Amino acid sequence: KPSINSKLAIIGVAIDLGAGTPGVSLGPAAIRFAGVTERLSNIGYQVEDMGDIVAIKPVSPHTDGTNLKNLDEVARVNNLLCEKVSTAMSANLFPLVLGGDHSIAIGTIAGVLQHKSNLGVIWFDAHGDINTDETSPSGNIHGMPVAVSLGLGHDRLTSIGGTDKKLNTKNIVFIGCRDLDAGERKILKELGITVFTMHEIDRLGMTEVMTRAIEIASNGTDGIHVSFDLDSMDPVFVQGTGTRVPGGLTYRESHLALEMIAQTEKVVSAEFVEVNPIIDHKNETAKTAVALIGSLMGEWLI
Ligand code: B3U
Ligand code: MN
Ligand code: MN
Repeated sequence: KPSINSKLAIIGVAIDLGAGTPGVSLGPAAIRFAGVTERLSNIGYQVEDMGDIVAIKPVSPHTDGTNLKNLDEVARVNNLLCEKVSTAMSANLFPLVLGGDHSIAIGTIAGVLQHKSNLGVIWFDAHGDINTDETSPSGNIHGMPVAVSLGLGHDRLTSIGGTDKKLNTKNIVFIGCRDLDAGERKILKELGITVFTMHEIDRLGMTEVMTRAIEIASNGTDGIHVSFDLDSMDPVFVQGTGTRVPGGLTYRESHLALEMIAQTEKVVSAEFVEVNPIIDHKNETAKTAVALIGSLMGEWLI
């Protein structure tokens, strides 16, 4: 968490072209409508809303020679996002990125890496998001951002922010996984990335899991990025997300995890993604996202 009274930039990314289900492009609007700015102001942050980057739906979703859906537009948007995040950090603003589908982690992380070259990442997700164009079963780029941030995958994506600025496998940790593709399991194992699946959360409890996760993301790093996919939570709490998987994090486990991360005071950037108001009930998933943002930003300390 940045110190209270520090400045924070909200950056929306209205894109769903990386996802299989349309609608998460309306996520930033829904999260603003749920009162994110007011919530953060009440905690004591100076909030600057930098507006949205807006994706334009192409006529044809495929790009010649690859199975990557909407590659041109996803790459364009993420290049812009990388610049915007970097600009915010240059101005000493904490970047809070609102999605949008999870492909935007490519641009967010690339932007943060311009300022923090040894970045730790805590990735909340039902999925691994570590497919490449070669392993992806769907061609959806929101299933690939972790691979891209490690330098793996299509060069139109891995070049964003510079091929020399990438994450270190030993400082990435997953929380809440329960739907990993065969290719993802293989690469996670090969790269030695720590994954706390729902099994470990049930066995060890969230407190122990987060203690270990924070150690992994802190060890030798110059900051922690939190990437929170709302589908890490159990579907009963997040009707408005595209790829719901049963058996996820409870409301309280999610908050506890983010509160523990906040307590480290090492967080340098965050993103909350995959809020889909079109399939939601009364904007509840966006409201949940705002409450989670409050926890990550130290609200309960007040
Ligand atoms: N692993 C699958 C499914 C998926 C990934 N992320 C979401 N779904 N939300 C894929 O398409 O890569
Ligand atoms: Mn994801
Ligand atoms: Mn997911």
